[in-house]
Amino acid sequence: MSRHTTLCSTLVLAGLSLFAQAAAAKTCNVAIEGDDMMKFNKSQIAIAADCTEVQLTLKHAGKLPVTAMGHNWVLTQTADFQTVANAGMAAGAAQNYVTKGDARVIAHTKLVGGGESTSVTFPTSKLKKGGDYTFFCSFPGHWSQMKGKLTFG
Ligand SMILES: [Cu+2]
Repeated sequence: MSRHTTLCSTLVLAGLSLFAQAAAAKTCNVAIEGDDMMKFNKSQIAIAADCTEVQLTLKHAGKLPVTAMGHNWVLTQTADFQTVANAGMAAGAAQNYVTKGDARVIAHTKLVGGGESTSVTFPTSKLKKGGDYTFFCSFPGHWSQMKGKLTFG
């Protein structure tokens, strides 16, 4: 084997390994619905260990307007959830009831009303495998029953 052939093989192998890394990126889609009864249709979301990114879509399956029965989807560590929910109430509807720049918020959507959908994409590098996460709607009065657990790994 000539030196040239060896160099070419090395380059091909390097290229293949780059391709393998790119192919390992995986966006996992999660769909959840909120309704006019102040409920999510899921209380558990499990993100598989090989997901590198989550695309969460929230659909408001009800008919009530955003001002009366708005819903969003907010993700925090379970330990932060009540504090973040209370702070969000003070942030107001214009901020989607999420405090601007709150580092405890891992991901959140905007508020939607009946018939609307919204989505948010976030990297799973923000999650720890085996961590304890809670998702909830931060519309005032909703988080006590519009909440669930999210797991990764
Ligand atoms: Cu809500």
